[in-house]
Amino acid sequence: MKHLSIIFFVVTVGVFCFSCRQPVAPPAPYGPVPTADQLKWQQLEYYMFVHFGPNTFTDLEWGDGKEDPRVFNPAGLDCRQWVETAKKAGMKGIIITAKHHDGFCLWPSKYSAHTVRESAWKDGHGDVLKELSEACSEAGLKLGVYLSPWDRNHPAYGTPEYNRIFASMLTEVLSGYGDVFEQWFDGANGEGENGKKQTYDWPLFNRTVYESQPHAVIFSDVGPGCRWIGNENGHAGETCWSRLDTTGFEPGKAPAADTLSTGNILGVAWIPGEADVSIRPGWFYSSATNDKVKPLKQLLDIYYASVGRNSNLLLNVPPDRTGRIHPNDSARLMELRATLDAVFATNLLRGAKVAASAVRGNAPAFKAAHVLDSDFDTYWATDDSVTAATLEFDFPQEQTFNLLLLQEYVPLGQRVASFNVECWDDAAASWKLLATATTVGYKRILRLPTTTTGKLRINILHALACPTLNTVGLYKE
Ligand code: FUL
Repeated sequence: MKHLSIIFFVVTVGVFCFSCRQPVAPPAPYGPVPTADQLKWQQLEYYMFVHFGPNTFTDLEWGDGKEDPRVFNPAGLDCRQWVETAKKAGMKGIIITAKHHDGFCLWPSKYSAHTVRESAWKDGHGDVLKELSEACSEAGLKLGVYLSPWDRNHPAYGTPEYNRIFASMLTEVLSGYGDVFEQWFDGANGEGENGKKQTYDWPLFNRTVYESQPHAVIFSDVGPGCRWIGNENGHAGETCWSRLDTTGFEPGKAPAADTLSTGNILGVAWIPGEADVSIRPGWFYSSATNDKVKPLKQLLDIYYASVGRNSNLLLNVPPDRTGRIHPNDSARLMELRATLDAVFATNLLRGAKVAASAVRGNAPAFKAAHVLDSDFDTYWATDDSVTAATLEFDFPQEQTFNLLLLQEYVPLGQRVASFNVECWDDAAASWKLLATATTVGYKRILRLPTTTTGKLRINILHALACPTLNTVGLYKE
């Protein structure tokens, strides 16, 4: 008997010690999560849209496809200047209108008779995609392409044959110019030159993209890679889920605009938002808009309403008739960059003490301090049963700020549904509410009233599953 209890004791102690050494398991993914390509795409945050083509020379927004291709003649085309401008602006890539609704191809497509080959530019020997892809790869910028399925020029548009032709055009572009990070699909579906509309074969188009570019993120109203944000003002919803329900929808037959802006809280697919907006009133260049480039204040509002609301920002900067970005646009881009660089240069939380109301398994692997290291892959988390929790920051000395930046560790899904921010009010000896908000996602930036305080508290009021935050930043605009 004595022998047995000794064995029992040894086994119990052994099991106990073994379990002590077990690391605390990370939270299981919650709901749909980004693919590796979608995560890399989200981390790009900000890139350039380029609308360029015959419309640049005709002052039109939608050419009807009957334009003489010889109007296209950007005699001083300088894709390196676009790339340099984008790079200095802090943009990570360029998405170009390889084919807009007028059907004109910026590359000499075998499948069209309305291309750079028929233009006056370089006597028909030019290729804008070649020049841009080379300039991008020299400078380490990503290349994306917009190809409109709506084609107001192509004689086959409106027949089943056109879908195969469009797929062949996609293959030409996507296999001939190196890596493409994003395929941009417009859902527009108007009449062609013969008055007929096309029934688009979206499964064929998407399949074709992945055949040549398996890592590309496909944009459309409803993804599958990323979604339109529902407006052309560059504003995501204040609530913005990266999740969307797409059953019964397709590009051009999209969910309501406000659904696209906010996503679906329990949406079954991971389809994060992309906010597209032009720096000028139109998408294409016109000398009439040279003095209508958006002011810095408006661009900052756009930045905080897109990147600051869990959405990527695709800012259109249309080159002029010489084929260069106009100085008014580039000057504004540089002002924006300089302002953002100055604002985000120093995290005012650096040096603060941080404490959490709960830490997953009380394990250092999930401690609150991970929100202040600069490592994307380390995060603060709570136990699975804890879906409301507080992070408190104690500053070595008072700080003055008006921007709060939060990031969720989205590889495990989007979780936070509501939170608020409070500061310590010394005079009243109590906490004072600064703001209440809903989603966080990959990145959330909240503008706050300018506040001076020694202590700050972020209360996660409701998360769909235990919160996982990897970054908190505090800044002064
Ligand atoms: C829209 C198009 O109709 C506009 O011309 C522009 O290209 C915009 C980005 O997408 O649907």
